[in-house]
Amino acid sequence: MSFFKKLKQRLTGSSSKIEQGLDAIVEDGGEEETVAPEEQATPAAPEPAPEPAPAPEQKPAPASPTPPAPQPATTPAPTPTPQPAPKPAPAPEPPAASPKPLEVERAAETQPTAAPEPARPGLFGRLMGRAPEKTVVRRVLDDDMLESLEELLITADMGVDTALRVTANMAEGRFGRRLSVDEIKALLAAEVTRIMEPVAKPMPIYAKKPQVVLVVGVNGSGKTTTIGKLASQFRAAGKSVVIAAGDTFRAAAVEQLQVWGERAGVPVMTAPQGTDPASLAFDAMTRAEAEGADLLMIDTAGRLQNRADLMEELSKIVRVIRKKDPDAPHNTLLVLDATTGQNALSQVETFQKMADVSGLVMTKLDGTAKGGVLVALADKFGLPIHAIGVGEQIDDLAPFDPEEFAAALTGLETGT
Ligand SMILES: Nc1nc2c(ncn2[C@@H]2O[C@H](COP(=O)(O)OP(=O)(O)O)[C@@H](O)[C@H]2O)c(=O)[nH]1
Ligand SMILES: [Mg+2]
Repeated sequence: MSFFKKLKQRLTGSSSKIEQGLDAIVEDGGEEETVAPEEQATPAAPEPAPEPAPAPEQKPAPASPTPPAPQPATTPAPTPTPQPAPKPAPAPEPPAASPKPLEVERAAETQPTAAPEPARPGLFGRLMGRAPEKTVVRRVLDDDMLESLEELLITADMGVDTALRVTANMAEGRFGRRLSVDEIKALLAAEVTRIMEPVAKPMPIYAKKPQVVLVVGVNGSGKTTTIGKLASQFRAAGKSVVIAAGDTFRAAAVEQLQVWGERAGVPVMTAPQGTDPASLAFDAMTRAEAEGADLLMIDTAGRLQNRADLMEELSKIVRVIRKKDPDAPHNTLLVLDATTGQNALSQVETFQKMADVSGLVMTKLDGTAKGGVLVALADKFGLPIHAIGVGEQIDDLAPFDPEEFAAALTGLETGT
C-alpha cells in the first residue's frame, strides 16, 4: 500500500473532521447548481487562485527564527546538496521535486483565465439532449462563511493565528464567488501545502562520523519508538548506528529500547537504572568512535515535571559529548505527539529554551483529529519537520510530504 493511502486512511480523524465541517458550512446557505458538462470532467478543479498570496500581515517567512540549525561548523563537511536523508527502508527514492500531478498547486500559480461560471450550462446540456445532469452545492464566500471556516480550522487545531491567515489567503481574490466543498478543499490544501513546503526537510546527514543525534521530548511523545524506527531506516540505508539508552530514569525505557535495537539490528548501549545519562552518552560516543559508526542516537528522559533537572541533564549530556566533538550534537530532534494538539506549540517553546532544537518529528498522526497542529507549528516556528509517525510499527515513520499531508488533512481526492 502506498504511504499516501496509509496516511490518508490513518489521518481519518483530521480529514473527516474538516470534511464534515466543510460539508456543513457549504450546506448551510449553499444552493444546488447544475454542473456544467465541461466541469463534470474535472470535478475537483479548484477555483483559479490568485498569485501566491501577497498577504500583507504575513509573518516574515519563518525560515528559521531560532538560531540556525546546528550545522556542524567546521569539521563535518555536509554531504553534497541532495541530502541522503533517512528514508523508509523499502521506499524508493522520495522524488526530490515531487513530480506528482498537483492540480491544486498548478492552479494556484496560473492566473485565473475565466472563472468557471456555474449554473446556466445545465440548460444547454439539456437542450442538447446530453447525459443526466449533475448538481453541486455552492455557497457564496462572504464574511459569514469565512468566519465558519476560521472556526473549523481552529477546531482542527491549526491555532487562531494560522487559521486566520489561512482563511484570509483562501479568500484573497475570491470574495463573493460561489464555491463548492471540493473547491474549498482544493484551496485549503493548496494553502496548507504552501505553508508546509518550506519546513519539509529530511534530517540532514553529514559526513562527520559519528554524527550525533540527540532526541528530546516529553515522556510518552514517542522518542524511543522514533529512535527505533529511524535506526532501522538508517541501517537499511547502509549506515552503521549506535544507540545510547539515555533515559536511565526508567528501567522499562531501557528494555524497550533494547527491543527496538534488536528489531533494527542496531547495538544499544545501556547503563543501570539511575546512572548519570551523561556518562552513558560519553561511553556511547567512545564506542561509536572506536567502531567508526556513522550515527550515534541518544535517547533521553522527558521528565518535564522537573524542568530544572531535565535541563541540567540535557545540558550535561551536551557538555560531555562536546569534549569529544565540539560540534556535537549535530542534530537535536524534538519529538512531538500530535494528539496533544495545541500543547505541542508550548512544548516547542519549552524545549527550545533547554536545547538547540534543529528539527521536529511528529508522532501519532494516525487516528488523531489534531493533525492541523502541524500547520500551526510550521507557521509559527518554521522548524524543519523531518518525519512523521503514523503507527507503532517499525516502518510507520515517513518523510514529511506537504502535498500528501495537505490532501490527507483536508480529505482532498487527488486520484493518487
Ligand atoms: N499510534 C502511534 N503510536 C505511537 C507512535 N509513536 C509512538 N507511539 C506509541 O506511543 C507510546 C510512547 O512511545 P515512546 O516511544 O515510549 O515515548 P517516549 O516516552 O517519548 O520514549 C508507545 O506506546 C508507542 O508505541 C505513532 O506514530 N503512532
Ligand atoms: Mg522513551
